[in-house]
Amino acid sequence: MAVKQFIRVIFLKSLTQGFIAMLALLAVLQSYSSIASAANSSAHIKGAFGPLHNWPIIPIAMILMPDGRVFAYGTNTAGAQDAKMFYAIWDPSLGTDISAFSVLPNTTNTDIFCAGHALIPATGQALILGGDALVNGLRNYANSDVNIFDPTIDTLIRQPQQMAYKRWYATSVTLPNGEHVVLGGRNDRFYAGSATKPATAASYSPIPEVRAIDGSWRSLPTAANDYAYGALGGASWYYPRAWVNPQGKIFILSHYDAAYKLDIANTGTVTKYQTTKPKSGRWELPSVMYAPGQILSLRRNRTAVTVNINSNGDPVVSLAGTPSIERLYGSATVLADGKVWVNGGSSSGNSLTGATLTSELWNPVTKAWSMAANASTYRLYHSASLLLPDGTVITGGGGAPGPIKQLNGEIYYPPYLFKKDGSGQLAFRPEIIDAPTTIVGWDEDFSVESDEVIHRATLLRVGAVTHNIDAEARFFGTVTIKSKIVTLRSPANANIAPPGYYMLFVWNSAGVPSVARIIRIG
Ligand SMILES: [Cu+2]
Repeated sequence: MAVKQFIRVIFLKSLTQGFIAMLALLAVLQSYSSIASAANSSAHIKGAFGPLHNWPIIPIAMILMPDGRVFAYGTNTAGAQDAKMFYAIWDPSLGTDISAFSVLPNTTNTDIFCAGHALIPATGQALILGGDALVNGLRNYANSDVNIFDPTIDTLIRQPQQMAYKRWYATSVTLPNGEHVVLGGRNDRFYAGSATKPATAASYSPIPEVRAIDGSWRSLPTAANDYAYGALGGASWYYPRAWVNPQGKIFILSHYDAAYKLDIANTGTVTKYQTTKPKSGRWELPSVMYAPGQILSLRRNRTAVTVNINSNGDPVVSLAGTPSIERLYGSATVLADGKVWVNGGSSSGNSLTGATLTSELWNPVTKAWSMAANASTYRLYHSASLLLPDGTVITGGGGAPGPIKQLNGEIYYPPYLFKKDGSGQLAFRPEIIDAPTTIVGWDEDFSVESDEVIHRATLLRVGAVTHNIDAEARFFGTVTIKSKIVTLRSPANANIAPPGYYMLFVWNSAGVPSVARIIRIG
């Protein structure tokens, strides 16, 4: 199927572009053939990893851009934390050779190490909030800078507006109206002082802020809360786990054992849910929204829970099976079929003791866990996993600091990409011939055409991952449909599906997905 697609591209483009496409085709075929040889009879059940490949930086943060490329940042090209780091752009359609990557210098004067991020729905640009700062020669303070990565010119641009508060390790959530709220992060760090350097006290940024479409900011001082996104509640300032709920408010799942609702109206209101008691968690454990209003969260001691935030009342926590090990610093990724793939991590923290190469799959229907393919290297602190438009997952990074400096990535090929006969061969894929190229509204019909009879369609919001959290990821599935041209109904409203970019997959009778088309909902 990949062949068919790329040949099509070659015919459509100029000779030069055709040559580039031919190289891309060769690269992709090469990586596909190594998958096929590496895969085994269980690949259709457990999936399989492609070969380890080099990355020019450690991808601590990865954002899927609307053009299908990955914008990544984290370290310099030596894999070290650096006040003026580089960022990388990877085009997965060109394969995993180093030539598929561009490395560009960050000239903004902002250290974006461990910033917050999200996509801007109206422009398709990436919004990067805060990050690191060097104070008295010491790292891991914070800044209040705002930067935007513009994929049309591959440039990170410093914005004239600052946030009111400095934020290192903040979370940004895209709102139903296209604005963003930013939560948590460190304001200042503890330092005991020395003969030559003054002491500094730890402080955090418990007042959320909202960024308007025009780039201006307003603070929510009456929503200040140390337990929801500040100093307390199990380091709740550390990348708060937050999503827009179906009522249009912000749901915050504490790292510890509580949950909160933030209403951004006026100067903000935050409420602790009285009956929602998720099991004790940690900031090193991942959570992901795997269905509308449904979150899977890994908690302490090999427990997993689902949190249903669909009702108007308190969200409901339910047990969700038992992961094989505790995966501190592991990642959870919702796949194109709605299952969740969990990989990486260590039972002891950012250490090879207890680190695992295993991965596992969680079934949202049965709530059961099953073992999946084994990676070739460890993914610990500062690693990340991101679903790509071809239905694979890039997992990469780790280090700065860590037991291993991981200037590399691996691609995970989920079970749905393989023939079901146990041959370990990749299945033939349906192709999307036609899909919307203009903005699709909410609760609106749109059609998609495939070269095969479509049995299912799924829609996944493009991800933005870092530090075991992807506040953007969302999954939508359809009921059985059997036609080459089908009419689909877009999600009901902007609370369920915030404006932005979504991967549309169609599935054939063999349960194999197409490469996604990225459509815009807004
Ligand atoms: Cu970090």
